[in-house]
Amino acid sequence: MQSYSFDLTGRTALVTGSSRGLGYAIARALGHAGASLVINGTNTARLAESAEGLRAEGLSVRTAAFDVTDEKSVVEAFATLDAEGLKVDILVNNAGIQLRKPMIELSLDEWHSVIDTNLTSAFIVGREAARRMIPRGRGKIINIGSLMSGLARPTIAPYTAAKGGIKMLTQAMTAEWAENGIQANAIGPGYMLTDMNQALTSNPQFDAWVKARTPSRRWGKPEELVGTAIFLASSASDYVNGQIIYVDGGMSAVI
Ligand code: GCO
Repeated sequence: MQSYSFDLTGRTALVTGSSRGLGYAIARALGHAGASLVINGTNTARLAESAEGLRAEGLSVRTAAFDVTDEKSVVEAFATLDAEGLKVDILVNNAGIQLRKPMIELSLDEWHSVIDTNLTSAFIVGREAARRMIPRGRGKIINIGSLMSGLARPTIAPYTAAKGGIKMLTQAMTAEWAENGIQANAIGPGYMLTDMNQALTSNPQFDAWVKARTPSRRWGKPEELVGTAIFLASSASDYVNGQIIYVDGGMSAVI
């Protein structure tokens, strides 16, 4: 007898940084799997436009414009959702930035900016979500890590440190919250065709390196991540906890 389902009907999913890129693709897929969506960003015009596009596909969408690095802004955003009776069942900590520069040229402000956006935000938003999931005895937290959660390359030190931290924060969330019915897992995207990687895909040498280094011999597409997100958001993953699933064409599996 099937005891699991990939159906997210009746669940509400908050996806941070979801007005475009991977976050938008993940939110859209969770919506088509049945979830009601809360999409997030700081650019209210872009957020409204993205919400309209998702609603045009018949999805239930609410926008929540808050800065994931600002604790007060996050606390207020959750209080607003509480007041509207919106319970976040699924949290996807996706918000992130990239900054490519040799470490010896990096300023402390630049370091903090990447760490705050890519790692600390997952703690701040995750903590607010867990404070509400724990009493309900149920919740799904999906942290977006990276191939760089386990591997490094030159010029992206703060991103790499943050994404390595995302892997271990996911395990820390499991250590503290699994007993309360919360499953916290991570997804590690490989080299995907996203706006953030535009500078890389348009660089012939880097493009050739990715294709040679990746067993699948190609860049990934954002829509190739969403099945893993649906799995981790659904009851099909109720006994999966503290894991990172690399969606990277095999790059992390080979030298
Ligand atoms: C880089 C890229 C990577 C990608 C890749 C791994 O500069 O190497 O930005 O870090 O983000 O998708 O997640």
